Amino acid sequence: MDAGGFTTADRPFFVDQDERALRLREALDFEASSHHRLTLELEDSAGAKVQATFNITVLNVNEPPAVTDDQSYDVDENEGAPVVLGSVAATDPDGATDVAGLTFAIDAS
Ligand SMILES: [Ca+2]
Ligand SMILES: [Ca+2]
Repeated sequence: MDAGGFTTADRPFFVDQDERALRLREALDFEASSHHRLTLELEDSAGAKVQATFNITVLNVNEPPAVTDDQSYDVDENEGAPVVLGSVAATDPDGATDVAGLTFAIDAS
């Protein structure tokens, strides 16, 4: 480590020495882990060190649902309404609650 700086080995975080800031290497995923705990080490130019623990809380963002594009269904002619053509394969990154609340509509445009 550089003398007089601070570091952390905890991914996905890193320390920007110029800004003296804790930064992310990559985006965090609330659904994977909503809390991170990491240790920063601070060292002065004479080699004296201290450590401190930081807690990072990841706030949930409502992400849009995902639906398999270009799904195909076959139906015999003269089938009476409302025949089921097939189920729509859809998911939501936010979990089962959001999947249960999905509403479908045919785009009239
Ligand atoms: Ca989310
Ligand atoms: Ca969602």
